[in-house]
Amino acid sequence: MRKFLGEKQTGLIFAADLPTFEDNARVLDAISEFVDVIKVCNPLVMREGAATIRKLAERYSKPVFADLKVADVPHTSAQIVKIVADNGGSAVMVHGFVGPDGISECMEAANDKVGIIIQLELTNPGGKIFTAPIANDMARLAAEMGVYGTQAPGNRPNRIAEIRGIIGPEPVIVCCGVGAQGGKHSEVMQAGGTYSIVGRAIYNADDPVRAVEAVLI
Ligand code: NUP
Repeated sequence: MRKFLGEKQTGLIFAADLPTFEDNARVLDAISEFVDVIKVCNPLVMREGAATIRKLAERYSKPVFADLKVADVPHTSAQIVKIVADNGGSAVMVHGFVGPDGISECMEAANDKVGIIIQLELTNPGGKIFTAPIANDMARLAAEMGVYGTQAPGNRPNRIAEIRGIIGPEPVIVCCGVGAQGGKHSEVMQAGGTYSIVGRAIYNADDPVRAVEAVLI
């Protein structure tokens, strides 16, 4: 399996969720040396266009993970994956509940240029109601299908450990919910997570560099 997100160093994925490219660049200019991967989500891509993926990748020479939460019928999901690939993205998030046909069409569209990461369990309280009960089944499916990685809730370390047990040592696990949603980077790493995803705890801080250092302790 290719290392779509590169070699792990700090294990930090920065969630570039500020409204514009320039807003995010101001923070990234200060902290990029600590960041392994830059993550973009739907609002930024909708505002700035898919070209913002390549712009970030080139400006910082980092992999960009398109957290677009793909969740449609296979032929539509595949188009989104293709757009990410065509715009220089390194990985894309696909909801596990689309099922095996949806995941396999996304893998075909990715054509080994983009890693498919399967969203399993939402980190918000509501995520416990509908996504948590099916998350382990989706993790099993992800492992069977040989995807590049899965998501896990960084604010529920026991769930990261459980998901790691299901998918085995190879796939990456990206863990959102660190910082503003209560998760801790050290606990994510201990539980078997590969990366912590952190947004607000860094970009809302008065001193983003000190905030990164505090996250990485
Ligand atoms: O379950 C999820 N929870 C979550 O927060 C799946 C995600 N992809 N995210 C994303 O992680 C969310 O969209 C945001 O980009 C980031 C968390 O940001 P913050 O809570 O660190 O500010």
